[in-house]
Amino acid sequence: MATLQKRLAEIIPGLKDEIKSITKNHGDIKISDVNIAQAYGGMRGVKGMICDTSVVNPDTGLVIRSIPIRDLTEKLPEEIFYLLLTGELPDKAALKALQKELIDRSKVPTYVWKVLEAMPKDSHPMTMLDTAILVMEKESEFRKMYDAGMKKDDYWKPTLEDALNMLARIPVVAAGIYRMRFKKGNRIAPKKDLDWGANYAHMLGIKDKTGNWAKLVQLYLTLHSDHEGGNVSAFSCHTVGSALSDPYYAVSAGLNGLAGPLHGLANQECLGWILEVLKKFNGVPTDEQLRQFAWDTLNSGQVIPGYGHAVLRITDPRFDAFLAFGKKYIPEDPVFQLVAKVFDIVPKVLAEQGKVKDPWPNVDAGSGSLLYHYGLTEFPYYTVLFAVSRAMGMLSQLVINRAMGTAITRPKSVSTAWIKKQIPPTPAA
Ligand code: CMX
Repeated sequence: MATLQKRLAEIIPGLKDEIKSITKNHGDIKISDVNIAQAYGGMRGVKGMICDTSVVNPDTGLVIRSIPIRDLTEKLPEEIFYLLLTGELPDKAALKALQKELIDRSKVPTYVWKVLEAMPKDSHPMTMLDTAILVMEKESEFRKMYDAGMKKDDYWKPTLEDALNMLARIPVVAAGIYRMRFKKGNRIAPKKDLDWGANYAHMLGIKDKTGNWAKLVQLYLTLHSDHEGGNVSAFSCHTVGSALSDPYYAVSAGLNGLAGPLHGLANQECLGWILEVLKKFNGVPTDEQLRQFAWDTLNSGQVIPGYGHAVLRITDPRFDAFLAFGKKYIPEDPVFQLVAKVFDIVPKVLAEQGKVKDPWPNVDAGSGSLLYHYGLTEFPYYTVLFAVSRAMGMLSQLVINRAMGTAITRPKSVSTAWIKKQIPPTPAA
């Protein structure tokens, strides 16, 4: 199999022609209706954009290029990146070539560290990561080539260059932020003989003789890689990228969305909630105590982090994968045991309350307990791990969008005054 660049060069011209033909011949076929509740409700369920890297079905969860995520849990994250981009898993040679690219491009410019060191010591790690991505915008090959005058058909090529550079550097930056922000000592350099995920695990500096820490980081990066196009981070990245802002601007926008507590930040909140329970009950509570605690959270007007989803209506298969990892490697850990217990109790409480459409756990419900077990106890950092992984999805979507010639995003908004005019008058009694 050819390298990533060669394979994409083979696939991409056909892609554009196919889309041209679909829109020319079938462009007026209707694919969605929108009602008032959807317009006020975050456009939930409105089919109004294209994402070919992955699909999320309410009853199956994440499917990457037609392979369900549960069949991909043994794959390395960089294999997933290749799959997201090309629709194929790489063979050994293509994987090796990609891994070499990622190592060769991993040198982070010195100015990035200087900027990070100048930031307030209590900055959120997500703000630090986002700042590092944005300050590297001057490296953008897309911007350089656009400014020099580039044909539209070539847009995907420097986008891919930016994607590979960013992906190579993001674990180095993220690990450096961990060590700087939480006073862990000097930065740790990447090793040439380690894969992308194992290198990130190594650079974080968490000691583990079993090798399971690296396995967890690889799994974490694989599971969080992509979740179709309409979630806050992907959609923000898509919209900013659609203005032909380069991938550094676009990914930075996506990261700002990921930093919200209803999206990626939920994983830091989840572990906070679990530890609060352990503290309150001085260990794993009884079922009844846990039930009451969940009700207290709901009654105080807060959400139970890690539960519910805008699209899914089943237990997230990514949660299942983390649960299986915990059962295999750390079944005796009390924090993990509590996560498993919460899974027994909370869906029943949420169903009883009757407000949520999906009472089941999402990806964020279990991952924190596993990270915590291996010694990554600083939970404000957890969303950074999510971001390193989600960079793969955002970047592959950007490359595909530039290849397809995706239009600038511009849906029509309407005012509440206009909405009121659409409502038929109530007939007189
Ligand atoms: N706990 C309490 N209430 C919840 C809830 C939860 N876990 N999930 C949803 N609800 C509430 C909503 O706040 C909403 O209440 P109002 O009608 O008072 O506004 C009601 O149930 C209906 O919401 P929904 O249609 O089921 O869910 P949404 O599509 O609006 O929101 C999500 C989805 C994920 C934001 C929501 O379930 C939530 O806030 N979950 C907790 C935070 C979380 O885990 N986020 C991570 C999601 C995964 C990710 O993107 O990373």
